[in-house]
Amino acid sequence: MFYDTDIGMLLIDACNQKPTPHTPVWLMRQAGRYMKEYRELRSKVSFLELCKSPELVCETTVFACETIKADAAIIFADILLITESLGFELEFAKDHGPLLHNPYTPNHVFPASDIQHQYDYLGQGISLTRQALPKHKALIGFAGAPFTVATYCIEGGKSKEFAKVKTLMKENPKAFQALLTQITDATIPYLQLQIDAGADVIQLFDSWISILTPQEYETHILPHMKKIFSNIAVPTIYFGTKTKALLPIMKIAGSTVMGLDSDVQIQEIWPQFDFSPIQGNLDPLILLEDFSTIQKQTDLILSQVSNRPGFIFNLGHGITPQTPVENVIRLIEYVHEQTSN
Ligand code: 1CP
Repeated sequence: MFYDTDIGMLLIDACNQKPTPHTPVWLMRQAGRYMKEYRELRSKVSFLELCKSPELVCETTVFACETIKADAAIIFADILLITESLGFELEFAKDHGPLLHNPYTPNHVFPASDIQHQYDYLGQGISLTRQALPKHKALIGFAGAPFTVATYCIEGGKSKEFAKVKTLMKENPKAFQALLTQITDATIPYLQLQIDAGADVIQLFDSWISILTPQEYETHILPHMKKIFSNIAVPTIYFGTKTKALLPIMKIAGSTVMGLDSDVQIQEIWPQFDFSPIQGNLDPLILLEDFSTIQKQTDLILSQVSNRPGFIFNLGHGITPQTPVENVIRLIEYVHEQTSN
């Protein structure tokens, strides 16, 4: 398929519910460990060094997008980078995932930080990437949603049970709110910096939000999410996993697009959202299967969408490191073919 340079960005058009020549596709975690070129690069530089090198960020972001022929690129960064501006000592330890060496306590001192200056590397990475990408491919900037970022600050790293988070929320709601407010107030300029540098769309990742009930979400989280979305002028996507029960309340937060995980049936949820834009939701584990299974599951999603504008094809969560690149390339090609007008 060839594009006239006058044709807009497919992803933006889908966010605005305009018809597109085919359904736009990008995949969460599309640049990363499932690619051998990424693993080779990571054998030479640490994860944080990579995130803080504008040239390597640009190379990694553009290489992934071009290799799999996605319709959008997501800037190579991490949801936890923001914690450095809030006075947390962040490390990505080998085979350990993220560690925050001074987890949050009610006595935590939040430094006065200058987001613009501190994340200059991210702004530079975005502006290089925007220049390197073809005009019709959107560049997605992102941040973690405050609750998900707060889980790492409170637990000191990744968690399965989130016991400390739940205890703090119930026993010291004031300290819990103080942390969420600080994250929210840092996230807004952090996203603005990305937009100023050239990000066309913003995604908020709320990966661990499903540990809350809809009532807890409404009381503790919703005001922060509303504040973020009402402060962003470009289209926004709000994504969380296992969010079936939370989607109606998350929708009230006010993003342009709702991201759906694989547990949701599009035909059930979409009418409830009055067919406002959605993104999703192929189970990433399907990408480990043979291609006929991938096709079957993709057909199932596309049949529920029936070419209605306002749909962005994606996975229901990030690509797993075991995924064959070939399957990713064939999936995207298949979605393009099946949805071409
Ligand atoms: O090379 C490595 O070993 C580092 C692995 C890695 C990568 C490739 C981490 C550490 N972060 C990233 C990049 C990243 N993270 C991107 C950009 C790449 C792309 O999407 O193409 C994005 C969008 C993220 C977002 C992110 N980081 C999320 C939200 C998405 C999700 O999967 O739910 C979360 C929860 C994180 C935290 C994080 N960073 C890294 C790891 C291993 C984790 C998860 C830790 C945990 O399980 O709690």
